[in-house]
Amino acid sequence: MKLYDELKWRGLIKDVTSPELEEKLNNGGMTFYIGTDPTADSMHIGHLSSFLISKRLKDAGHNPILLVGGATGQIGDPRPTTERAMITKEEVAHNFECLKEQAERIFGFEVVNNYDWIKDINTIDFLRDYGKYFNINYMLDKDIIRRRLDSGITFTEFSYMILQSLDFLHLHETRGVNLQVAGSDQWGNITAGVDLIRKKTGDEVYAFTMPLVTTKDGKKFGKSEGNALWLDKNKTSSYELYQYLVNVEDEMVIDYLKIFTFLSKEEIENIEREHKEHPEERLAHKTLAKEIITFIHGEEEYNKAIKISKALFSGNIKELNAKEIEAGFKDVPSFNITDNVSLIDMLVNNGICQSRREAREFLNAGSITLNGEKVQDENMIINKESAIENKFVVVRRGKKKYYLGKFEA
Ligand code: 383
Repeated sequence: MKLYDELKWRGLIKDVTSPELEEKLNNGGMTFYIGTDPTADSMHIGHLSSFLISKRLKDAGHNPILLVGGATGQIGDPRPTTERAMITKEEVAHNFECLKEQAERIFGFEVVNNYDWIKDINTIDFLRDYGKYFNINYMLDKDIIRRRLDSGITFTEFSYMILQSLDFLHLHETRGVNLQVAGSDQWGNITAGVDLIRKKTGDEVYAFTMPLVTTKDGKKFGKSEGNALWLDKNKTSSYELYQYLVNVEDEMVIDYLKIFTFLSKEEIENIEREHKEHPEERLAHKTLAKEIITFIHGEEEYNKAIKISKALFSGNIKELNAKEIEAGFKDVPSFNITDNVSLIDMLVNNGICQSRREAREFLNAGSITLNGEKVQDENMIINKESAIENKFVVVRRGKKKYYLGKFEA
């Protein structure tokens, strides 16, 4: 399949600046860039879908450049709703280093920083060399700006599109970049760049956007209880990522395989067939989790996620080490344990049971386990030696209710 058709089939093309792009993409040999701003110290799954395109284009014979916006990150790309809070320059610099390291590690492509060329442009030159090419009416007509006119927008954020446009121009002139790709929220910024380049150099450059990845009811994909799914495994463990991915909506999972994996059309169609015939096997979901986690964190992390999931499913908590316990039980209620507390006190004082009588009833019925083992002794004392790595006691009440007890270091 030709690249353009493949991107279409995967649902990765929303808008293109020109119908010529189809042939250009199919022919290979373009130099393209995609950018991100260092507004946080990690990318999240929303960035992944867009950045994966860089590998798809590279595999089809185009040359990738990744940009992390050390300059634009200090300005703030206007969101449709409200002005962004300013973040300190130190924070931007720190985030920049984190994102650069992350982008290089995951994608293995060159990362450039727009601070390198924007920092030396002085105000007069900025207004003469770039500002003069931006008609205010043109800027006001951009969707994002229009949506901000009622709530208000500062000159700082209003000017953002000029900076992103001059990046495109700079990379075009110095590196031969003739294509910018991005998510659909970037359409205004990237077309502003295409227009600037045409006006300033007469050259025709190209851009296309990808649709935003959503859930069935149109919500942003990859938010778990309001939090982003981060690509940094210290912020979102591979186990958490695994849990999110194996539980995506059945109706959407095939779309996600197209968007997030490098499996071929044939492979995905086979999985789709299998998924329809034996939905209970969850092959499509498991494949999605495997492909994404292996791509961003490597096979070892994927195996870890599987190991934690299996241990939690079977109740064999003892198979897990302290780090795995922490990852697996991040979201359950947790409490501190004082050494040599009685089991009953621990259950009652931490709200696992409502009263001593109830605690006894649960124990007698065999519904309490500590680190996967059933406990029934009403007089049991809890000490460090019985904890996993002298630290964790996983309490389960009934079939599903988990609590995590921690000995303080
Ligand atoms: C800055 C300077 C450039 C080119 C791009 C930029 C960043 C751009 C932006 N991108 C988003 C971000 O940083 O704000 N102005 O979070 C996101 N991208 C990609 C994709 C996406 C966009 O990094 O749609 C999701 O991930 O384009 O929201 O010269």
